[in-house]
Amino acid sequence: VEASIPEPQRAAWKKYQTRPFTNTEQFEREVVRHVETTLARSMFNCDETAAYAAASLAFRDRLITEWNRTQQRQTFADGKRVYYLSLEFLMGRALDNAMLNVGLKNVAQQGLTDLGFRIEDVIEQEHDAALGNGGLGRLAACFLDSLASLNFAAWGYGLRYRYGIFKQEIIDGYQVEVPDYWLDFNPWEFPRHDIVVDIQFYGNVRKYQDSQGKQISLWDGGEIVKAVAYDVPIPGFETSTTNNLRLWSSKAASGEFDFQKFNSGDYESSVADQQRAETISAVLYPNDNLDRGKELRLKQQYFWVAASLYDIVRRFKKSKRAWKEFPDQVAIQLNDTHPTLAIVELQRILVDLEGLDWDEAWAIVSNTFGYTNHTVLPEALEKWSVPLFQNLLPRHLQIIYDINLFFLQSVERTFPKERDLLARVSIIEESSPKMIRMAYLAIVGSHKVNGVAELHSDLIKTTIFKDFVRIFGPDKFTNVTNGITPRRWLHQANPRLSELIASKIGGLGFLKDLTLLSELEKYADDKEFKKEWQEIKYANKVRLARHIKSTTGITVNPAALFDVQVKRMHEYKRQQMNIFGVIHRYLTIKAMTPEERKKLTPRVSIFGGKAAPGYWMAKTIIHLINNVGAVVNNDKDVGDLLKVVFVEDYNVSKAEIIIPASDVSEHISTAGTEASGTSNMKFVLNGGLIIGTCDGANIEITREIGESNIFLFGNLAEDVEDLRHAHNYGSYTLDPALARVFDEIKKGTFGDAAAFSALTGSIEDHGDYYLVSDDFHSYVQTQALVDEAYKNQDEWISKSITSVARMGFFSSDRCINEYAESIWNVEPQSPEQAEAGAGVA
Ligand code: Z57
Repeated sequence: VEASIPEPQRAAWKKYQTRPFTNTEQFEREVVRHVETTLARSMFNCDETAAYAAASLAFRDRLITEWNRTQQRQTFADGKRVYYLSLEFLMGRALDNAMLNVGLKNVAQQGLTDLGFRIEDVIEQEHDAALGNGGLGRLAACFLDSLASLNFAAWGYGLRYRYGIFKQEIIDGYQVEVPDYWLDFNPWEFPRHDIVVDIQFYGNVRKYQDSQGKQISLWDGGEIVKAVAYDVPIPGFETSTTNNLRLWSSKAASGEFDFQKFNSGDYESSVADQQRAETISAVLYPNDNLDRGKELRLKQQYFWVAASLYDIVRRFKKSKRAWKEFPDQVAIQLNDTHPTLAIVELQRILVDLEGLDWDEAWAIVSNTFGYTNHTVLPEALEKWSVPLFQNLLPRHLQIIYDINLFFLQSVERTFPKERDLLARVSIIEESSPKMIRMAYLAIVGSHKVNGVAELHSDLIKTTIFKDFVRIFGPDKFTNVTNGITPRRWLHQANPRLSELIASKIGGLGFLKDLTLLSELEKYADDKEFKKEWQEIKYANKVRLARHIKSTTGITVNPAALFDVQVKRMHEYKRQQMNIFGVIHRYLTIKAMTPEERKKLTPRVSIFGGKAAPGYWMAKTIIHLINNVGAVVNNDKDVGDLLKVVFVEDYNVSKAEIIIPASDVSEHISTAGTEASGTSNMKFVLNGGLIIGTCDGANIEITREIGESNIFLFGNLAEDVEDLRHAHNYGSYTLDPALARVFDEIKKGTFGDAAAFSALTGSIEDHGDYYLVSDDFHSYVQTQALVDEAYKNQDEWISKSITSVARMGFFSSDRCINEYAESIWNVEPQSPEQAEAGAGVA
């Protein structure tokens, strides 16, 4: 309040207030100004990097103006805010997105042309913001786009990793990881050196009685690390709402380094202190769907959660409301269990620092949080070792024990004498060492728990969280099927398709209400429209073919069927089944006469995805794909009939090129293992068809687009358990076609057979946990159906158009509205309304 300018001087401020550019002339003026002043360059040394920098700075200025207004408006409105806590935000590039969301890409295009640049080249200068591994991180990014586009007062909270997900290089067919230092020049973040929070680790807990005889716990000693806020503006599409993503960066508490130690000659240890502090936010853990239980990861989680909660509580306190109103003002969504410590930290703040009674505090806490589960894979469910946790966060461990005690007491009251039940649902697993089950803590401390697709939400209720459904009742558990933002995944990635659709259904309104796509359905048999549809797909394939040529040297024919599987490498996603299918196809081609070969559908099998650095089996699959490519792509008998490509370093900006170019994409996880999948939605939205299992969101996609528009195959989730049992306790026989494939691998056709023995062995000798052999026959047969269907281009294009027309449900806008209504209890705040109400217009 002291920093507010007094009324008489405000006229000058208003007179000179920043007015964002709206036309080409103003944009060019801004670009040239930034080149000549901010960047200290001129027209004589302005390369594409500098043009990118200047254009970004021009847009950044715009965003920050709207960001400021949005924050003022939301503060004034004093309504409920949503906080999305996620360890990952896989944002990709920001410039193209900013230009499109504020509706000024045309202006920028003209301006950059006038100044001597091609906008595509300028856009490509930007380094992806890759602060995430895969689906979970990209979902968080789509959610931020929807939250802003729908005018929700919402913040993202995350970590500002110095190194995002590693860059993948393929050398001699092997994955090699290269660090991703992305902060060299990042115009999209604003350091907030005034927003700094002290975060405590280690130390001891002392208990004493205060003058009223109340038990007080004091956590002291240990070490302090500083959390510095960096803000990233998140522009909504065609709205002035610009929300905030706040990322925390760690810094030594004593500033640069400890001067006392430095002056006393202890230079090394003063530098070591500083480095230890900075290590916390240094690097993203590169595991997807895997928990490794490392201490530094726990430090990251507490550091981020404590800084975020301090910020949220501080903002709440400014409103001077009573504590019991906290859940009316604040909704916090936990993106997986990674931020579950927030439950414990808020309880600690309320009880230890604010002096509330335990029960009163717990009612506030459990009404504030919602928990989203993203996986049923046991190896991904987070558990922390009690001794490790005790050492790092002694007070939090006590609070967890108390939460567990009160929870188990209440279970015992409702289910007396069910001793097994108590052991099963205890937040503490009685193993050695004891482990803290973070998902159970998240359930107990939240008012809603949701899965991310129907099948997945049913599975968590009937398997991993079954006991909790009995205890809390079924209403605590719900489904919110994932969605994707059509702004990035249609309009930005596939501008020609977006324009074609707009030209037929009355403009770009579908980008804000995706169900309007249904208007397209009447064009599914329109000859002229189908021709344009096909031309656009072809042009997108030409673009991808160019990318493949320039990055791998492989020539692919854009007229061939492009079959794509791009996602993190994981046995459950079954890229191994795909490459075995490719080998099967290769052997089939080799056995054919030239006449028979002429009838085949030429195919390009495109793979992409990173393996976690320590995941040997996943790396072996990459190696096999590349070795198969080396043989197949150079076999004169095969020619254009089959090509195998591994696209290096799959990331968000590559996805924007690859997804619009697919004819068929593969979503072939073992039924019951892929919680949702979200790239399945992106591919269909771009006119690709799917080959997939009855898993995750594939099931709902099928329901929406119709069974005749998708190629489904394989065993169902309900049969997986019995099949696995049969593998281990019955007699196991390998599918004969798969056996042929394995023989060929073992003959050394694709390089040193020994390199792949663990991979084939996991299937034929070690239980085939992911049911590759069980599903292989059905997979190969269904691929044959794909070949046949592709020959009839007329029908194929109709299927493609019909599918796109029926994808309205899968917008992340629908998804966010469901969270808002059924979990957060918040309503949007339209900027126009708010400004009229507040008289700020
Ligand atoms: C991750 O990317 C997902 C789940 C996890 O537990 C972790 Br850790 C990382 C993915 C699921 O595998 C996808 O099926 C899902 O679509 C995505 O999260 C978003 O919900």
